Order: sequence, then C-alpha cells, then structure tokens
Amino acid sequence: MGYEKLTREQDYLQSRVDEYIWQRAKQLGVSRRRFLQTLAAGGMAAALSGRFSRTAWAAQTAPTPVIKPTPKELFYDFGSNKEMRWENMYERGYLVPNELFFVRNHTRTPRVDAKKWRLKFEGSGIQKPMELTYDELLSLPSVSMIRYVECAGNGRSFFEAVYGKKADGTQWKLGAIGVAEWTGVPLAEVLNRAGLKKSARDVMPEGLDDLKVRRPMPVAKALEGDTLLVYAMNGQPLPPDHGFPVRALIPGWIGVANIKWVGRIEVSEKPLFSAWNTDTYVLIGPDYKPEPPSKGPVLSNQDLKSALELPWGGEVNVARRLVRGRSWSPFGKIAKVEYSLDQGKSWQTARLREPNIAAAWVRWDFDWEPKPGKHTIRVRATDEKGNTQPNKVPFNQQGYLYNAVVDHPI
Ligand SMILES: Nc1nc2c(c(=O)[nH]1)N[C@H]1C(S)=C(S)[C@@H](COP(=O)(O)O)O[C@H]1N2
Ligand SMILES: [Mo]
Repeated sequence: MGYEKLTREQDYLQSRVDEYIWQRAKQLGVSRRRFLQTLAAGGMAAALSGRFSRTAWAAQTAPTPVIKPTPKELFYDFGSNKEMRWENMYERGYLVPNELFFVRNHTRTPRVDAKKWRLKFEGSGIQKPMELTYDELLSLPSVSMIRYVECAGNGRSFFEAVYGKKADGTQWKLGAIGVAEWTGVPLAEVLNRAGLKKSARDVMPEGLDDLKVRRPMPVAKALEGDTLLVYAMNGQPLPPDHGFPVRALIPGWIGVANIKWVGRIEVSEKPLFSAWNTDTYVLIGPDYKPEPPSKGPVLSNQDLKSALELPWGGEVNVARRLVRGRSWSPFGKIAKVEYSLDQGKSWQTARLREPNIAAAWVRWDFDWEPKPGKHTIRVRATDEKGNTQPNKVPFNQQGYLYNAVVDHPI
C-alpha cells in the first residue's frame, strides 16, 4: 500500500526523470501547476535548458549515482562512494573483479554513448586541436598493465581514531583501492599524434560528469609508458562506473588523477590549475604551508599501505588459519611485510606471494592460531626503495594519505 507502481524499468526511469526535472524547475521558480501543464504539452524541454530535457537527460545520467549493484555484503555505502569490503578478497586471486571494485564519484556516473563520444585535444602545448572517435582510439596500438587505483583519502577514518577529530570527506577504512588489468593506448602515443610541442608543460584530462572533474599532471608523467587512456578493465569494456568509454590511468598517483569519462585533454605551455589541485587534493594543516595558488602542498603520488583480508572488527573461527593480506607502494615492489600480534612489541615476517608488481600490490600470508577473545593485528610493509609505513601521520584537514600502521581489531 502506498508504494509507487514502478516495476517496469521504463516507468521507473521516466518517473525519476520527471521528479528530477520538477526539482530543477522548482529551483528555477516554476509552479507545480505550470510544470504539469508544460509537461503534458511536451514543452518542458523548451521551458528548461536542453540539458535537463526529458530525453536528453535520460540519456545522460543514471537514476542512481552508481549504476552497478553494490550489495552491503560487498561494499560500505557512502552514497556516491562505495568502499570495498576487504574480507571478500580472501577467496580471490590477484585482481579485484569489476563487481567488487570500489567506486568514488564526485557526483554521479554519467551515461556516455560511445558512438557520439569524441576525445578532444586542445591547448597551446600541441600543434593543432585534434579529435578522436572511440573506433579511432581502439584502432591504435594498445597495451595491458596491472596497476592499482587508490583514493587519496583511503584510510581517512584513522585520523579521527588517532587525533580525536574527523578529517573532511568520506570516512574510508582501507577499501578505497583496487588492482585491475587495464587495457588502453599509451597517452604518449596519442599526444605525439596531436603534435606535442617541446615547450608543453602540463596535461589535463577532463571528465564528462556534471562537475567536469579535471586535474593536471606534468608532461613527463603523461609520457610514461604505463600512463594510459584505458578502455578495458579486467578483460571487459570499461564499466560505466569506472569511466566508460575511456578513463585515464596515472599509475602510482592519487585516485583523482585517474579521470573517468574523459572527454577533453588540455595540453598547455603554462602550468594548469583546477579546483582539484588548488582547493582539494592538497595538504592543509598545522604542518603544511600554502603554496599559492594552492592552499597547501599539491599531492601527486600515493603512499605505502597494507590491508588484511579480514572483516573489520568482525569475528573469525578459533582455528588455525592462514591470515592473508596485501601491501602496495607507488615507488616499487614490496620488499618485506612484518606483522605484530602484540601491539608492536614483537614483529614476525609474513610470506610474500608472487606476483609482486610495483604500483599494484603483493599478497602475503602467515599462520595464526588465535585464543578466544579480542585481538589486534598490526602490519608494516617496506618497499624495495626502503620506504616503510610510519607509526603516525600528521593531521591534514582533508584527511589524505593516511598510511600509518593500524591496529586491525578481530
Ligand atoms: N570524471 C571523474 N573522474 C574521477 C572522479 C570523478 O568524480 N569524476 N573521481 C576520482 C577519484 S577521487 C577516484 S579515487 C577515482 C576512483 O576510481 P573508481 O571509481 O573507478 O574506483 O576516480 C577518479 N576519477
Ligand atoms: Mo579519490
């Protein structure tokens, strides 16, 4: 009783579109009566900007911020952001399947028609503007690379645990990371076709989502062999939530550099700026100084972290068991993983399992025979360049790059 009769998908979508248009119309000062009249007359599209017309909008935006199913056994739900539950990786292989991969959307997943999609190259850093169709991009030489994508805010919730004050943003534990095999065209290949100038300095991919999320990188990073324009993920066309038809893969860099739904790439002889390297994704806090026009040191690389494939604060059987986890570094392979069952008094070495790929991760394990009761497990990784996870990370307001050793409660 009282529920909407929206069992047919078409009715459901139409109803949500009408609701959305009504909300927009209301904001623009349209009365309910006039809204219904105009809707009946089919003239709402004309009354509002084309972008919010019934058909145009229905084709562009999904009814939910994330399209794929994100059941609560697999994900923690943060609205447009969905965090992977690590315990589900215990029974899996090296890669995170597309269905389990975390999602981080600033707004919502747009629906892009690959046939109409164009990738535009513009700016003072190339000889002349260039456009690519989906088929043209797919016809270029491609490579496949196994790399992680990790949000700069992964681990953010631990700032509150340590400092007693919350950092701004999604309170991720450690599940805002995934490793996949990405297939695409090296960005260098495409930039060279666009006539990249020697004087070019910054390259900025831009998304087709509502906010046009964009963030620059220096040309040197854009030209690295594993910096890609990706169209396939784990052997499948890129799923809508992960950037269909094409996303950027910027290995080792913070998640937001990996722009999804890329529609435009600006190449410039001058340094480029966006909100995502001046206001956000910069370090703001007592230990950091502004670097105008940025409010603090600008983030580029991710950092070294580890996670256990166990439920967070959950229960496990009191039986001899193999504890598993993964560690990762943007700077190289993982050289050593240590664990402590007594809050850091003593440390043992975990066994590393191949493959061990830089800017992806390594799997490791150890045997554990727990007694009934409460336990914590600490893990500390060291990479081949000698970087080790610290015991503490200074507070920053937006809660980026928390990579200290954490106590995993069991
Ligand atoms: N266009 C666009 N690209 C984007 C984002 C976005 O909101 N819009 N989110 C970024 C952030 S903050 C992260 S962490 C990654 C997440 O990638 P995923 O959703 O495929 O896991 O995408 C990045 N690319
Ligand atoms: Mo992110």
